[in-house]
Amino acid sequence: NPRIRKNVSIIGVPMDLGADRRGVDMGPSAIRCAGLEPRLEQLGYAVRDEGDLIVRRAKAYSAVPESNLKYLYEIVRVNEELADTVSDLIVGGRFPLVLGGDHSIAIGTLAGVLRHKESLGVIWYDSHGDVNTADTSPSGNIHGMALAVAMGYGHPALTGIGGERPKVKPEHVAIVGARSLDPGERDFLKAKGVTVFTMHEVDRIGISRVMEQALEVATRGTDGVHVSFDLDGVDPKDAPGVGTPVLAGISLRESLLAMEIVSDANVVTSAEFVEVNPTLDSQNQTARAAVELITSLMGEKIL
Ligand code: B3U
Ligand code: MN
Ligand code: MN
Repeated sequence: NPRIRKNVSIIGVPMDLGADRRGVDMGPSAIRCAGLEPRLEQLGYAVRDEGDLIVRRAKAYSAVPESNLKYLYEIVRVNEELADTVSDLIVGGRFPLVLGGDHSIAIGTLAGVLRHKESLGVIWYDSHGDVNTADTSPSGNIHGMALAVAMGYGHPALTGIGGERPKVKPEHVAIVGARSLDPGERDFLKAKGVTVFTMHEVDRIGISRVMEQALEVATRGTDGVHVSFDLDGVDPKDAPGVGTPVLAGISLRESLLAMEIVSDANVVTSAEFVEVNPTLDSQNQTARAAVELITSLMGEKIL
């Protein structure tokens, strides 16, 4: 897999402030416990675990005056650090594999990658759209805003993370697995022309054609593809350990095929796997699913 670098770095981000719910901060630990590092080594990668970033616990509701953005400043601080970390790893010739934590950390990962890319395609695998802004969010939870921020929409403290750099362009984004969109998100996605493969398309044309078309969107006119994988995109029967399970999702089998198809395209520059909440899981099933999805993305073959 020529685009995926031989040297992989694991970065844990035990962030839960963007979900405003405890437990998802244990995601990086659970995915490590499920055997991620040895599995990647078996694939021939030189793996370095960079450890976890430090996320300060919430002391009080720290919304910004005149807005409903929960824990904005600590989320900004951690994502700035994540952007620097990811950027430095890319300079060092390493593939950044980020483990969440809630999906707000995609803001930092993407900001770091975009210091090195003029235009980056994004495959956003999620039951949600994550394109709320402070005005449309029903919750004030920043994990539901991460993709909008990556495209340059949202509070300036969030869109400014990572400094001057290109933004993700709506025409280079493919959302896969959507089945829970807020009214404001529907309007946003239509207005910006983001490609969305909802469960309707997954069921109608199948996951393999969805992924082929998603790759077309994410590779046309770009110099690489970032995979942002929210485990709640997978059906709760296969991935119960997530904060906001949404029924009738993509099976683990289909999701593994999806990652294999993306792997075969040889375009991936970076990835993150987020929203694993071990306190809601059974027998670490969701973290184990994450490890299988990661190794499929990184080129594991059955035969
Ligand atoms: N769209 C809702 C719910 C949500 C988004 N992402 C997750 N939940 N995990 C919101 O709060 O923005
Ligand atoms: Mn998400
Ligand atoms: Mn989600």
